[in-house]
Amino acid sequence: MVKNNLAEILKNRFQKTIEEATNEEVYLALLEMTKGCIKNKGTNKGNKKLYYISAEFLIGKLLSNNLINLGLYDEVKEVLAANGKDLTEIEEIELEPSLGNGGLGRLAACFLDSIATLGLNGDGVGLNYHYGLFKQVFKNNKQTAEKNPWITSEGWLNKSNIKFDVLFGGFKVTSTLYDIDVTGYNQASNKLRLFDVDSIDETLVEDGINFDKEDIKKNLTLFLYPDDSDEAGHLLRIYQQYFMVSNAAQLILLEAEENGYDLHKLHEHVVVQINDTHPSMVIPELIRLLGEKGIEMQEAIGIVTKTCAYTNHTILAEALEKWPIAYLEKVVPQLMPIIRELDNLVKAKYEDERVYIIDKDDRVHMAHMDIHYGFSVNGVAALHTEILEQEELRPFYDIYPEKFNNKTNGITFRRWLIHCNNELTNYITELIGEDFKTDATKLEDLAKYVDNKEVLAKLGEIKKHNKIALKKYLKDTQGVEIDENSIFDIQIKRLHEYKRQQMNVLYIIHKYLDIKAGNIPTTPITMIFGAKAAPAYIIAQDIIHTILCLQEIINNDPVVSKHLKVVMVENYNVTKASKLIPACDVSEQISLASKEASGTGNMKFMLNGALTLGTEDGANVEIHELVGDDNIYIFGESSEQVIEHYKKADYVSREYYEKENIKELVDFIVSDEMLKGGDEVNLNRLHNELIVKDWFMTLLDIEDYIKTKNKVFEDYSDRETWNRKVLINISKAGFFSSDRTIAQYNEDIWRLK
Ligand code: 26Q
Repeated sequence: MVKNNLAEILKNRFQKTIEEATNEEVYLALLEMTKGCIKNKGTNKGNKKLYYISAEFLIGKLLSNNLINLGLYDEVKEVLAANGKDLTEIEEIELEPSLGNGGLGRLAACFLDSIATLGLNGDGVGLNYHYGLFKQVFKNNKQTAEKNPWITSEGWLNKSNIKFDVLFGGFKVTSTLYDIDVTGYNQASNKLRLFDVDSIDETLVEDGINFDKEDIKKNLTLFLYPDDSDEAGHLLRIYQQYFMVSNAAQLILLEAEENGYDLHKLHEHVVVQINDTHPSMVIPELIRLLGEKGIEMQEAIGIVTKTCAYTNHTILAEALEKWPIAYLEKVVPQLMPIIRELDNLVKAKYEDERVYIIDKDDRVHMAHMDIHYGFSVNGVAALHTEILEQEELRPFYDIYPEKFNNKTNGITFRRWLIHCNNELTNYITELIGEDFKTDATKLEDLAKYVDNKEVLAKLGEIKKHNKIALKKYLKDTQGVEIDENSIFDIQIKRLHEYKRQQMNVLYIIHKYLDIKAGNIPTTPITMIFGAKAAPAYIIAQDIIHTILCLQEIINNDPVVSKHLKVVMVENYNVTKASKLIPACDVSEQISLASKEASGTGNMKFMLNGALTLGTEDGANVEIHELVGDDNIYIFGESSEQVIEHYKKADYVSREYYEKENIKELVDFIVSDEMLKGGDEVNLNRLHNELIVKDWFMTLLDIEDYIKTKNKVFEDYSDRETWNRKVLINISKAGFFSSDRTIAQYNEDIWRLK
């Protein structure tokens, strides 16, 4: 069927056979064919609908993903191969939309996949950023930012005829709704609905990612905001957020009315999931719009409270959004009377200032609004939810214990196993059958092979193949040469001090000096990083610079480079993640305990047979519980200890720095060797930061980290025991399927069917 279909499209459009067509032409034909198949399968329906509103959806390339979900992947691959074409090469033609910063955006994408796979009636709603998040380009060992266009004349993005007006203080814009089909695995589809502003002007962008921040009509959906603290951007961020939620709210009410629902009972037909506080203004906006439809304010507040649910993704205070009233007055004056009323109701009921929506400095706390005027508040891993309840959101938990719940994150196994690791998938299927593809817990059946030497050796072989594939990819794309017989140790995630890439840097320095001193590691080591840093996040830029300088020094050292290499992958994104993860031996999850809400990379690595080197943080805690002490490498102080340090303010990094073995590592950052090729300003600033500030306690855990990591590398020499651990990790990864997470959201929060 695929063959005829594809051949016919190519004949009609290009008058060519599959064999004659170029890769571009085959790609366009596959796009058309796939879209047709999606349409034929229909969309999910139901009496109640979920709107998952999120400022980010990091969906990645869609061709293979959709072919897998439609059950066409193998057939397409074969037909192409029979005609001299390679599906992996054709995939390269598709541009990756970078509509997310990191974990939160990728989670939303995994959720859409699972919502469709479970046959649930739910769409994603967000923004159609033309250039997404910036593209990272390294120049002179520094990160520079460029725009990242992804919209092409033909692609997955479809234009609808739905249009709305959105009113801001002093002016009005018109929006158009676009959508992207979201396929479920062997299921009907849903949609990701992305709003764009009609008056957008791409020519506003000058060099790099600079543009006129004040010209809202023209710039509104140009870029996704990098998670940063750049003041000038805040107003634009609020414009974007209101544009997103006003459109979303209008769409919700339009669809409710089209279905003939009684708006007084909106909550029986609609549930809104608020993904972090970025879409929080949907609450006052829905109240406002229900008011326009003739529903009196107090009743509207009640309806909306029963409709909206909030997910918290962070406990970092600086990331909890608090907008000055003055900003909101300027951007969305029509919401302020409603927000004030919501705050007045809270103030009339509770004396505790910590639960007010508007604080004494006239700032609006978005999360507080969500908690009072939503029916559910969830964290994203067991430890994270515990910390929210007992520490960060304690006063709210005391008022509304029944609203709080945990939903440990998950990942879609379609993308993060079946697509990215074809060989492992086939081998697992050979061992335990296909059932794990629809019920991930079936992976536990692998446990019966823990003592099977042949199986363990085969797992090692598959890993080797994936390492060779990555080696080739890095050679082709970045010109670096790595050794597939070395241990691949990978840290890929946004660059942030709490994630402690700088601690990994100190380990590299330790190893470099150690090798120079004649201590050769049993197995060579390849340290791989991938990370974008928000352009305004200065210390993060310094850390990237330090890694790039180390890469240059170490890889060019004729003695050391035989045993240690450093690779910083440029422009880390979903596509690169899917090549890196299957090739990994050691998964770095080394955040300061209590700071990483969950992490989801940790789950992807585990599923693909890497062992975790991590702190007792986020979902690492749950991985640890599942695999047991022998199959994970845990180090560092506990979240309780860390929280105590913050409370007592008793962590003084200089005291640790004074220890001779730590001082040596930190001081290497500003050594002659580093300064020769590096920028003195960046290196000095990071050096100083580690000694006098070190907010995320790098030096607290560095010794235990080095000790544990050295143990990991020693253990790697006994490959059979290592692969036994690998097998146990894979067999326990089923819990982290986003199908499980979504089933729980539906059971406890959404109640769609
Ligand atoms: C806020 C205000 C202004 C501009 C940007 C932002 C902003 C943007 C993005 C704030 C936060 C984010 C992203 C947060 C994020 O990705 N959090 C991660 O969410 C994952 C999914 O739950 C977790 O696994 C990670 O632990 C968490 O860090």
